[in-house]
Amino acid sequence: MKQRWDIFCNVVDNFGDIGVCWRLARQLTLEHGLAVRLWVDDLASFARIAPDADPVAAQQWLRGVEVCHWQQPFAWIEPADVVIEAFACQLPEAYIAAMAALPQRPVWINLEYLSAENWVTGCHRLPSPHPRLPLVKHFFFPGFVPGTGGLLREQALLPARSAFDNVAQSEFWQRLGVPARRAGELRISLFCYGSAPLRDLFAAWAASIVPVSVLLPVPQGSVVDAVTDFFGVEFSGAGETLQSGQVTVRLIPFLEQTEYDKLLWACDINFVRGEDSFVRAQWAARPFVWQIYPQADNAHQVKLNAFLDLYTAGMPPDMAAAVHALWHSWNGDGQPGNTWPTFAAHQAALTQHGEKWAEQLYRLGDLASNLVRFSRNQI
Ligand code: TRH
Repeated sequence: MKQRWDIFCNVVDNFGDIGVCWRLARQLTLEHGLAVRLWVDDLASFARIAPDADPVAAQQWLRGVEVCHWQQPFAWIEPADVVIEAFACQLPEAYIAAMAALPQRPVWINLEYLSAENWVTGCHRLPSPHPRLPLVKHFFFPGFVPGTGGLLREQALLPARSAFDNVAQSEFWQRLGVPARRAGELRISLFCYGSAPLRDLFAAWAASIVPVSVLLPVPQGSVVDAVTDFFGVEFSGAGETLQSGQVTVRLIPFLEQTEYDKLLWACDINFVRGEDSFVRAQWAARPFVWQIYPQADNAHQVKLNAFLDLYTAGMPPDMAAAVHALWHSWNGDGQPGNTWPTFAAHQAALTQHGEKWAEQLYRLGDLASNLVRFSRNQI
């Protein structure tokens, strides 16, 4: 019989929590032959990244995963063999009690947020006994270095990226209604929070002479407000184009998750945010700019610097400085219009670095396989 896994996902906001859980659920099902139930409390967010999902179904099957609406009160169900509590969401009390009552207690794992901070390797896989019940929860940290759980990466991801040649790329753009590339054009994907200093960067792009032009395919969503603010006109729907000087914005639909991966492969530079798109940009192996999820008291700055230090280690000093400068200005410290040109000047070398960085990450194994291995050792 297949081993059963339950993944609990509480959508705090945005798409990152469900984005990670949905990828993990699919991969455990497809590549590890597990029977996976994904409990998600916000089906509307789920349906944005998985458009074939029914946003009101209490239970549905998608890509071999049983997707269940996590509602209150939580009806009694038999717990699975392995239970993933994503991002420290609180499991239903009734479910915890049911786990404790089983003769063979499930493996209980808290899958943590991604961070490049040093303390992560010290906490990865640590046990945390329940204060009252005969249960032990383990912390499992994704990460960028040995001694962490690695990053989500499907077996087929890098082969698919390699097979995404010019023909596949043209077809992709055609499907999205985006014109073919023009000579000298820089194509940049843009996914960021409303707080990003977009106006400043847009002004720099609009006025730039090198490269000749910048084309931004922008998925419908929050960024659109900032874009229309810069251009001073409203977008009315996908397929529309706005232009100012050398910068053109093409509004595209919010993509299904695997299509979003292709967008990252098809662009020269990717602006990403949060956790999941940040990871996918690293597998895309192109220069990228990360807007970190903002936290109280600027706690996110520590995380940003921890990643920057890792990612830029081994780069020539001027290239590392260019990355630090643009990323910091994009995250609120400085003006990206000023830091962009130096970053863009390193595009070719940053692309090479991206390949090497992805190879380094590859050697960590992938998060889903590492989770499976860990859970087997606990049983
Ligand atoms: O949406 P996010 O800001 O999510 C954030 C982070 O995960 C953050 O750490 C967490 O604390 C917070 O949510 C609650 O960014 P992220 O992580 O990149 O997730 C976006 C998801 O949306 C990702 O799976 C890619 C997907 N996506 C699409 O599927 N299609 C699209 O067109 C776009 C732009 C994104």
